[in-house]
Amino acid sequence: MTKTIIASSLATFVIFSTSAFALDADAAIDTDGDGAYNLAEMQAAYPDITEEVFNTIDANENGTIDVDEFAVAKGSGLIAG
Ligand SMILES: [Ca+2]
Ligand SMILES: [Ca+2]
Repeated sequence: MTKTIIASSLATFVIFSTSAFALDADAAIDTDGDGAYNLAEMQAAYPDITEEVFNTIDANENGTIDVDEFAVAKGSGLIAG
Protein backbone atom coordinates (compact mmCIF):
# COMPACT_ATOMS: atom_id res chain seq x y z
CA MET A 1 0.00 0.00 0.00
CA THR A 2 2.67 2.47 1.01
CA LYS A 3 4.76 1.57 -2.01
CA THR A 4 1.80 2.25 -4.29
CA ILE A 5 1.25 5.68 -2.74
CA ILE A 6 4.92 6.59 -3.11
CA ALA A 7 4.99 5.40 -6.71
CA SER A 8 1.91 7.38 -7.70
CA SER A 9 3.15 10.46 -5.85
CA LEU A 10 6.44 10.20 -7.70
CA ALA A 11 4.66 9.85 -11.03
CA THR A 12 2.59 12.95 -10.26
CA PHE A 13 5.72 14.83 -9.30
CA VAL A 14 7.45 13.90 -12.55
CA ILE A 15 4.45 15.02 -14.62
CA PHE A 16 4.23 18.33 -12.80
CA SER A 17 7.94 19.04 -12.90
CA THR A 18 8.07 18.31 -16.63
CA SER A 19 5.28 20.77 -17.37
CA ALA A 20 6.75 23.32 -14.97
CA PHE A 21 9.69 23.78 -17.29
CA ALA A 22 7.58 24.17 -20.41
CA LEU A 23 6.22 27.51 -21.45
CA ASP A 24 2.53 27.95 -20.77
CA ALA A 25 0.25 28.27 -23.76
CA ASP A 26 -1.27 31.70 -24.22
CA ALA A 27 -4.81 31.36 -22.84
CA ALA A 28 -5.95 34.12 -25.19
CA ILE A 29 -5.21 31.79 -28.13
CA ASP A 30 -5.62 28.39 -26.50
CA THR A 31 -9.35 28.78 -25.91
CA ASP A 32 -10.00 25.09 -25.23
CA GLY A 33 -7.17 25.01 -22.71
CA ASP A 34 -5.43 21.89 -24.00
CA GLY A 35 -2.03 23.55 -23.98
CA ALA A 36 -1.61 23.73 -27.76
CA TYR A 37 -3.09 25.74 -30.59
CA ASN A 38 -5.21 24.05 -33.25
CA LEU A 39 -6.04 25.55 -36.64
CA ALA A 40 -9.30 27.13 -35.47
CA GLU A 41 -7.62 28.71 -32.46
CA MET A 42 -4.76 30.04 -34.58
CA GLN A 43 -7.10 31.50 -37.19
CA ALA A 44 -9.23 33.12 -34.48
CA ALA A 45 -6.14 34.87 -33.14
CA TYR A 46 -4.37 35.38 -36.47
CA PRO A 47 -6.92 35.55 -39.33
CA ASP A 48 -4.13 35.68 -41.94
CA ILE A 49 -2.89 32.18 -41.13
CA THR A 50 -3.87 29.69 -43.80
CA GLU A 51 -3.97 25.93 -43.35
CA GLU A 52 -0.78 25.75 -45.40
CA VAL A 53 1.01 28.15 -43.05
CA PHE A 54 -0.41 26.28 -40.07
CA ASN A 55 1.01 23.01 -41.40
CA THR A 56 4.37 24.70 -41.94
CA ILE A 57 4.38 25.89 -38.33
CA ASP A 58 3.32 22.42 -37.11
CA ALA A 59 6.83 21.06 -37.44
CA ASN A 60 6.13 17.67 -35.87
CA GLU A 61 2.89 17.31 -37.87
CA ASN A 62 0.72 16.32 -34.91
CA GLY A 63 -2.09 18.66 -35.90
CA THR A 64 -1.54 21.28 -33.22
CA ILE A 65 0.99 24.01 -32.63
CA ASP A 66 2.72 23.78 -29.28
CA VAL A 67 4.45 26.67 -27.55
CA ASP A 68 7.83 25.71 -29.00
CA GLU A 69 6.54 25.57 -32.57
CA PHE A 70 4.74 28.85 -31.95
CA ALA A 71 7.95 30.51 -30.73
CA VAL A 72 9.87 29.27 -33.76
CA ALA A 73 7.15 30.57 -36.10
CA LYS A 74 7.17 33.97 -34.43
CA GLY A 75 10.95 34.11 -34.64
CA SER A 76 10.89 33.29 -38.34
CA GLY A 77 8.10 35.77 -39.10
CA LEU A 78 5.43 33.17 -40.01
CA ILE A 79 3.29 34.66 -37.24
CA ALA A 80 2.97 38.44 -37.18
CA GLY A 81 3.44 40.37 -33.96
CA1 LIG B 1 -6.09 24.47 -27.80
CA1 LIG C 1 2.91 20.30 -33.52
